[in-house]
Amino acid sequence: MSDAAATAAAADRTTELVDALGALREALARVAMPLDVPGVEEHRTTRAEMVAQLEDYVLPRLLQIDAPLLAVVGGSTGAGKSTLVNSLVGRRVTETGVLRPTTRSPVLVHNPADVDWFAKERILPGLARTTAATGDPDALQLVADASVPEGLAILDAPDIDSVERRNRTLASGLLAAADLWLFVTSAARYADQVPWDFLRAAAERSTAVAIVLDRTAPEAVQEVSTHLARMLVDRGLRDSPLFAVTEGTVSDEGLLGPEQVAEIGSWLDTLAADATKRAAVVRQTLDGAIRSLARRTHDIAAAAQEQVATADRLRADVDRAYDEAIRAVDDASADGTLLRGEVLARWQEFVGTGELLRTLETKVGWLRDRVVNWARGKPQQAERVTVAVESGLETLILEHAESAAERAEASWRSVTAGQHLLEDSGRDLGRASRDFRGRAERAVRDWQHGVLELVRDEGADKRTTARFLAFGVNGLSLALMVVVFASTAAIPTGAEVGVAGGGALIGQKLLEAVFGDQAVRRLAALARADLRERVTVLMDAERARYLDVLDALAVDSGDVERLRDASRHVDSLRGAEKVHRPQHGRVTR
Ligand SMILES: Nc1nc2c(ncn2[C@@H]2O[C@H](COP(=O)(O)OP(=O)(O)OP(=O)(O)O)[C@@H](O)[C@H]2O)c(=O)[nH]1
Ligand SMILES: [Mg+2]
Repeated sequence: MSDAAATAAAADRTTELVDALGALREALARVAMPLDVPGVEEHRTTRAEMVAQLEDYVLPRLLQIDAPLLAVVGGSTGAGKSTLVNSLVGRRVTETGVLRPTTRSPVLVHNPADVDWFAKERILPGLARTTAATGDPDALQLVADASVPEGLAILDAPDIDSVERRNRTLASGLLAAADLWLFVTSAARYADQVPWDFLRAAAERSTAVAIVLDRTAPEAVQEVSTHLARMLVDRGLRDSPLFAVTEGTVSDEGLLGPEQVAEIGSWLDTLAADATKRAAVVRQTLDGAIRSLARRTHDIAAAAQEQVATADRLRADVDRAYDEAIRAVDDASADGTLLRGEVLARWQEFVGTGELLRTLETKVGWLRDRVVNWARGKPQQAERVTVAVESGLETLILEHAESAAERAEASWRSVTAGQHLLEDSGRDLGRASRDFRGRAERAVRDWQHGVLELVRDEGADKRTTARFLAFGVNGLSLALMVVVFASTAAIPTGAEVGVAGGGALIGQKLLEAVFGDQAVRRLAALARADLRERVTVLMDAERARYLDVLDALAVDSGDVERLRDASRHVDSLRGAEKVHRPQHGRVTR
């Protein structure tokens, strides 16, 4: 391959990788993790860090691989970071102090020739550029100084283990945007937990790191640096150079003597002067960051998967509660339950008890006349049956809507995620809706009306149409309701006829006398299905109050695959790139 062809191919690969990382950024940014499952807070933070690192560092670095190397000075508060930066530059460019923490706003020092690389929001686009000293954590102060070599910039960061949360997040974000960490610790702090958490992450991601053991008494330097070097080896940072800066007197300006930072300074100068070495450092950190992003995406995908599973579980809880309510109302409205109490009493008042039962075997024509006569003669009794049916059904439906709401709430309350959803909903989901009773009333009346229509239609082609329409529809539709209410109950015959069974039997016989037994079965099935349908609509509206809460979260199973695909794609391109990685990518002294 010619040089030109190789360059073109490399550019294509970069474009592809940039696109893949852009897709990864999209997938990470859009994944919804609203449910409070254990560990989610950590995953949300990780996701935010990953998106930030892609925007702050990985994408801009890939697009401008020749940009100056950015060395970020990080570490504990008071370790001497700002003092080190000032001493390297040779003048006070960043504030030092005795009050902890001192640095709150990052200061980036670059060679004047490199100003364009940093003045534009290429890296760290979230930080507003300024050239004045500022305490604003959302600003990045730029300082041009010729003592910093071209091709390398130094950034003084806030402390990583601050009591100030903003400092900590800013510091880790800045380190995530570094090509090279200048990690400052001190004789007093070098075995602290937080710095080592950072260093472990750096080792895992093969971030280029140089360690500065600062503020160490000259007589202790040998011993402490030996110990620290061993710790570095043990923790996977064997190749990181270690510099010692002894605790000396600082000048009135707050600077250390030039000789104290000479070693570190000349190492940085050498790095800046050697384009190959510099590129190797950049590639090492960049490749490590990309590899780690792809890997960590699988953790986020797993977290997204858990969100989906939890949302499914919460949905299933609600469905179970309301499906059960629909089933229970359907059962109770057909198994004779409703024929006890008021409905039965009013029905018997309407049809009369013993007399009719005794004459059930009488001629059909006679019965039909009786129906007509009842309806004509007892309009008030008919109305009372209607009212009793209405209130019996309403109570039944309301009871089950209440208990479904309670059951759904209880199962949500049993997990933290559900508990928080209930609290955040701002509604009392554990009770039926306030207007439920009204809606149930309407639904029952509509059903009764529907039954009336059913009977009217069925009677329309009967021989007795005129009389039937005039007098019989009301009584027969009540009979049909009674038959529905007993449609799954075994109707006893003969001697065992009970009170409720008897009531239903009368209704059935009356209807059969008018319409024939097949039609009665069909009408009862239709009326029952209609009631089930109306109850389902009512309960579904109640169920929706819960499901709306879940839907609003936009937990999407597509997120999981999107994340995995994006990660796999980045990995496959990374694999293709590997061949071009420098053999000795690690920083060596
Ligand atoms: N005597 C002496 N004092 C030092 C040395 N290095 C730093 N100091 C002092 O230690 C204090 C803290 O130093 P800074 O450079 O502000 O520390 P820092 O790491 O930037 O701290 P934060 O900005 O809070 O994260 C200041 O008062 C410095 O003057 C040193 O080598 N010798
Ligand atoms: Mg500082």
